[in-house]
Amino acid sequence: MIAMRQSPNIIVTGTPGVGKTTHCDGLADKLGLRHISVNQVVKDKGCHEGWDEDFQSWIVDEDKLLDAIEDEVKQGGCLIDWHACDLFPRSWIDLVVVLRVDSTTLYDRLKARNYAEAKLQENLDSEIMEVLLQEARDSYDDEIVIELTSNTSDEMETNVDRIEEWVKQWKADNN
Ligand code: DAT
Repeated sequence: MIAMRQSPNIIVTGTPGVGKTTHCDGLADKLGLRHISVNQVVKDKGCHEGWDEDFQSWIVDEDKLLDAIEDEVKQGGCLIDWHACDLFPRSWIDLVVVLRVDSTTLYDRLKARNYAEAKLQENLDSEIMEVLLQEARDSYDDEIVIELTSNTSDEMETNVDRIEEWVKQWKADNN
């Protein structure tokens, strides 16, 4: 299906700490795409039903969130940065990048963020059990889901280059 946008929409997903924000910043700079930090939108536009103390995160109102980003996403050229991906309509999305990281590296990154032990463990389990990769594969066509490792800055550079090539190809195919 030919999308009506001139630039692709890319979900960058993965367990907290894998490097979504870092990748999106790099990609936004390099490719002129717009970084939509869903966390920020949820907070700024009040797309939630309050704060969950146990999970230390917002209880997201998905309908409000989708309404809040719909106009922007439909223009194309968005990097959607979020630790979930199954809520976005398939017609909005051209590529789903699932970032992965080794447990020891993730542990260090989350520890550096002062995550409480329970939340840290929950996120480590989620990474080990490939929860986000599975969610992406369940929610989108296999051809548009790619898994990339994000342990080192070298890997990050390679990932950004690879996504840049993909975006060029997408534009050549769709414009
Ligand atoms: P996320 O947005 O997925 O929660 P982040 O981009 O904030 O993750 O990254 C968490 C921390 O890890 C941050 O200090 C940057 C670092 N980091 C992320 N990806 C990395 C990589 N590929 N190589 C080295 N450090 C990385």
